[in-house]
Order: sequence, then structure tokens, then C-alpha cells
Amino acid sequence: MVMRLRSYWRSSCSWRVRIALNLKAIDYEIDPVHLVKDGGEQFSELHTKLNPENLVPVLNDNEQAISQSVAICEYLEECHPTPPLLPKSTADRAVVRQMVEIINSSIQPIQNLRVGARLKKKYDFDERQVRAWNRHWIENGFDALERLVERHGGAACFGDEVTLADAFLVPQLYNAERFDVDMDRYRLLSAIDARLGFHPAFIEARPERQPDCPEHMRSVD
Ligand SMILES: N[C@@H](CCC(=O)N[C@@H](CS)C(=O)NCC(=O)O)C(=O)O
Repeated sequence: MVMRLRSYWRSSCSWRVRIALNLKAIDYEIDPVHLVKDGGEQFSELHTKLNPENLVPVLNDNEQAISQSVAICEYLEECHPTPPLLPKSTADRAVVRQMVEIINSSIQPIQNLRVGARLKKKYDFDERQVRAWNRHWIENGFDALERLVERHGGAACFGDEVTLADAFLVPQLYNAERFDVDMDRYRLLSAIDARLGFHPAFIEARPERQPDCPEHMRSVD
């Protein structure tokens, strides 16, 4: 049975998983979940049953629903080891996982949709303040990531081969641009992103290629 991914076109966490699936050439179908319309389809009865955290992505494989993009990517890595998205040695894997966690734990959760909504509702933030908040946390993580890439990177975040670190970087960089982060500060991250802009697995995973991307946003393709 073909894998199914519950995904939102502009969700960076869904996008990471789409990249991993594409890199591994796994056949999958998208089930779009609109995170904004009518208060958010992530709160529907069906979605809550599949992921009580009310977040995307959710991967459905063999009647099992898996959420959390890191758990999903590790699952894919174990079920479909070729091509590998983690390096061979334990020490090198730790570095890639460190890069992944800077994005997964230190940046994305603090600039997520629901955090911005809470800041507005409970703490009277306006849109400009939420954007400044998001920018701060992205820069905080990117400062560290740029230094790690300086030490360990090459054509990709770790060496020259694509790893999970790259699958996590590219969508986060899109968010950085949405929130007007000054990417001139992150020369190495920007160069990797530009290079991966030509990689078919990354191109196919882009928001504007998704079935639920609104028509007027496709033109940026
Ligand atoms: N740690 C989770 C985070 C998932 C997550 O935050 N998903 C966002 C989209 S990128 C979401 O569903 N947001 C909906 C909301 O905030 O209500 C993962 O890596 O999968």
C-alpha cells in the first residue's frame, strides 16, 4: 500500500518529510490538511485521531500513523536505508542530528503558527511583533548552524552528500525569508540552499509544487 502524507503546502515540517521521501524515491500521496481555513483542519476529528497533537505532518504507512518529522525521517531511514540520509560513523551521525535539532527543537517550535497566535491572543502582540519574535529565534539558531556548517560542511551541511540536515535547512530558510531574516549573515547556509534549489528531490517538495498550494502562490515557481 502506498504511503500517505498528511501535509500542508507551506508547513516546513511537512516539507522536510517530503524531501526525505523524494530523496529515497518512495512512492507517496499527499492528503492536504489546511492549517488556517475554518480554524484549522488539524483540529478535525479525523486528524485528532491520527495525531492528538493536532500538528502536521502525519505519515500513514501500513495503517500506522506516525507524527513528528524527526521520528518520521528516522522511520524512513530504517525502512528504506538507500540512499542513506545519515552518515556512516556514529560520531558523524551525531553532528548531523545536532544540526537537525537546532532547527527542529531550537527554532521551529518557537516560531510555529500556534505560538504566534497565542502571543497575539494572550499577550497583545501585533503582527509586526510576532514577525520580530520569529526572526529573533531563527537568527539565534542560524548563528549556531552557520558555525557548525563552517566546521563540518561542504557542498551540503555535512560534507558534500545530502543528509537530513539539508532536508531540515531548506524549509527553515524559506521561513527565514518570509520573516525577513537578513540572509547575508548566513553565507554558507544560503549557498547550500541555492545549490539544492537545482536538486529534483528538493524541487518537487517545494510548497508551490503541492496540490494544496493556492493558485496565486504557484507563480513564484
Ligand atoms: N515537532 C513537530 C512540529 C510539527 C509542527 O509544528 N507542525 C506545524 C506546521 S510546520 C503545524 O502543524 N502547525 C499547526 C499549528 O500550529 O496549529 C514536527 O517536527 O513534526
